[in-house]
Amino acid sequence: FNGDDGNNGNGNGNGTTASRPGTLSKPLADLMGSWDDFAFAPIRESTVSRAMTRRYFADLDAYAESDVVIVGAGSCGLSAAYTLATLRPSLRIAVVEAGVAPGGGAWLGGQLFSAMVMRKPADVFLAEVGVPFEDEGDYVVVRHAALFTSTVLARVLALPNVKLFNATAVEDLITRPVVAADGSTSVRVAGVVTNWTLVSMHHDDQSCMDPNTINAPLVISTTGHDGPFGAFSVKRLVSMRQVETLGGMRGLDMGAAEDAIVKGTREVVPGLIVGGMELSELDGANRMGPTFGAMALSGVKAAEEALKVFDL
Ligand code: AHZ
Repeated sequence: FNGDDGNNGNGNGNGTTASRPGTLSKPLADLMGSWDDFAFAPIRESTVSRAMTRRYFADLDAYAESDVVIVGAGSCGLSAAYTLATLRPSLRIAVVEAGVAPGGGAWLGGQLFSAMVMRKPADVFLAEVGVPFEDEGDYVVVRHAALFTSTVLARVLALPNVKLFNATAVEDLITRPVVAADGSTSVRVAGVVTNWTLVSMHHDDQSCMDPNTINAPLVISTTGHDGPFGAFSVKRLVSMRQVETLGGMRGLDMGAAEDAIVKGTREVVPGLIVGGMELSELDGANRMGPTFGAMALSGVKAAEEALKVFDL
């Protein structure tokens, strides 16, 4: 190591930015080699507990009334969160992710391979968030899908108007009746019903585990295609009689699938925008398999559709 100049070369000297290759920040470099006298600053256990719980419960309090809830933090949900929260810092955006680890299927490119393929013009999103890629002409390659997901995730988490509630499942939608001029009734989505995911997984063998709620005039659902959790909101639309039947995801056709998902990203019932592969279950669209451009740009389109709702 070589903490030579008191600055890490491209940052402000407080160790908060990356170092030049071959060097570390001076404070970290100074720490190395001085382990004999090493001791952490003191702490009491309750201080740690309060540091976590005070913040979490303040967030629960603040985000109980959100402007937008994004359900699912996969490649589409994270892209939507980044775009919407960046464009509208005034919007309070809750991202609810059932898994402990956000990112959905975007930690690998396909099967168990590392590289992630995106067809142009999705490279503009990579450039926007600062993910490096190799240009192969009509498509680009990120050398590890985890680089995409960790970068977008970091950008989202750094935004002051976004709170990620992970390990939390959306169990239902909050709805309100809408009566049209001709007397016919429909519903609008007005928020989400949540629970700890571990609780959601045990409704069959435990009783009295009622959920929590988040009110929001707009929900963006990006829960992926059908699976253990996926396609959550559109399946609920059927039981709520807002949609007759689901189209069901069709076989793989990369050429057709990606355009259809991006173009189809829209408000499907008042208050509910659906994007990413969840949309394939609603519209009966093809799957695209291991190419992720449509997920990034469906997220961008979902943000644009959300802005239309707020700009009405
Ligand atoms: O955990 C889920 C995942 O992280 C989360 N999720 C699902 N149901 C939820 C619920 N409450 C909260 N009820 C929930 N979170 O939603 C996330 C979905 O991420 P994903 O990667 O599965 O979906 P995506 O649409 O963002 O990306 C799809 C990626 C695919 S699938 C595919 C193919 O099969 O052909 N091709 C691509 C590119």
